[in-house]
Amino acid sequence: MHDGRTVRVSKYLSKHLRHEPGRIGLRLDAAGWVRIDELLAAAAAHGFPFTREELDHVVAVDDKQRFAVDGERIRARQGHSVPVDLALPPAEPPPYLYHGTVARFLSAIRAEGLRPMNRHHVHLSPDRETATRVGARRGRPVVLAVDSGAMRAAGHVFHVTGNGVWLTAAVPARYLRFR
Ligand code: HQG
Repeated sequence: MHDGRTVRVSKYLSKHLRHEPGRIGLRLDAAGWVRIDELLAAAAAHGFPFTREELDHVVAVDDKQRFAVDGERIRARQGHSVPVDLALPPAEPPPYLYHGTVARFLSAIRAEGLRPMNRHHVHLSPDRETATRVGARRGRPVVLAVDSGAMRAAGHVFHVTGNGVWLTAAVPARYLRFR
């Protein structure tokens, strides 16, 4: 399977497992899972056929391990805009986490902190390098440090996904370091 095809299948999975399952007639369960045979049939019926072997390959090599397969079912590990309850337990964050963004959002972020926007959570990275890559999706990256230790002490709840992305409901501006 060549890289272009892998990326196309991965993007297709992200779109339908996180954002628009209904577009191909799929229904995710409460925790975001869908049967793999139903997904393959729905994709084929909507003009994007791929095989179970291709799906397994994409899940295995995905650069961010975006998908989890459990027997005959699959879900996205995070990043949903449709309502799902990932049932992730609360986790103890490291003292600092990082958020990659771009300059044009900074005045709003200074005023209102980090908000989840279209997703369920604010996504935070464990290191500056990862946050830099996240910010670079939108332009020249700006990395903010988050005082996650102080947030935790103040009662904010964090979760960590199986692929190392940290999630929290929102980050008030006072916990952000802009330089
Ligand atoms: C910004 C990708 C204005 C925030 C990545 C970001 C990540 C605000 C954008 C994952 C704001 C939301 C998530 C505020 C936050 N005012 N702008 N108050 N608060 N923002 O895509 O963190 O490839 O929802 O800085 O690698 O960029 O999809 O979040 O720029 O892990 O697996 O609003 O998505 O992973 O954008 O990215 P997003 P994100 P995947």
